[in-house]
Amino acid sequence: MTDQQWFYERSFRGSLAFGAKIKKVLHEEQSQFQNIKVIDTEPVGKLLLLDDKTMVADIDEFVYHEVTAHIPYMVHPKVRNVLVIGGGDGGVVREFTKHSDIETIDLVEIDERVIEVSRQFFPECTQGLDDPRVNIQPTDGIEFIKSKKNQYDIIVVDSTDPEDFAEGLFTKDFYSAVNSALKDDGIMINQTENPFYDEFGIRKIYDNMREAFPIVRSYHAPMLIYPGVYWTFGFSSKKYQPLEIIADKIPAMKKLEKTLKWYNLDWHRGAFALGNLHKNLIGE
Ligand code: AG3
Repeated sequence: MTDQQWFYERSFRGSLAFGAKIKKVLHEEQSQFQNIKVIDTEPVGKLLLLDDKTMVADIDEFVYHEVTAHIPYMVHPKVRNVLVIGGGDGGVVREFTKHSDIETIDLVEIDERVIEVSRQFFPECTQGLDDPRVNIQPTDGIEFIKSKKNQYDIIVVDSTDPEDFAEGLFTKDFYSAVNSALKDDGIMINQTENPFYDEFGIRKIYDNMREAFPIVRSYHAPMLIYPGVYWTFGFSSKKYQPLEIIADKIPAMKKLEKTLKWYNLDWHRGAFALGNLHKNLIGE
């Protein structure tokens, strides 16, 4: 929802808002799937909106993208094939391209226009998309995943909220399909919303993940542009625990860390320490 000077994302049945003063509306269109807007704002810089929900902004895009890529990378001993579902802004893919031992990175985004608009307005996010290891598939992630078996080491589900066409990305059936698409020691990462307002029933999401994976943990990171700022992510795994960081990977990460804006090994270790409200709600 925009007025002349302000953008508001209203959530929690219209009772809560994130607001930012608009400097300029840079882009607006209706794609086949959703309304896509890019605005420039005073406090958070450029901001990408899908159906008036905040997705990516200059101020904190690196937090989300670094913690979803480097956490699973550091606990899987041999990451060769990665899949990102959603994430048309390219941010998660960019982080995976920083690891030279990864061989292929598939990006499955249902709305090609999100990729194109991001290329135009968020080149810092999309810079990894031209890496020769990246293969972009403009298709529905739910259909795509059903045809894949035993193929990926890591799958990141970089979705919007569990509503409309993204709802299917939070179901038991989808998580089992992700499980089958992973190799026998694969890891799934997904965004799991804010537990304080708990607009979408986080317990059910985690229970669905638990039906499909033997190891399910949760971690957190600050996302200034999302409702309530405190944001959670799921770590679902067939074999590896999230705090068992691969010792051989530490020297290279210590080097890479210097160029990252959020992730480091201390953050990795701390992100899984949860407050009681968070633990109780997800049933950990
Ligand atoms: N994915 C969106 C996370 C959920 C945002 N929810 C909201 N604003 N109500 C972000 C894509 C980043 N690559």
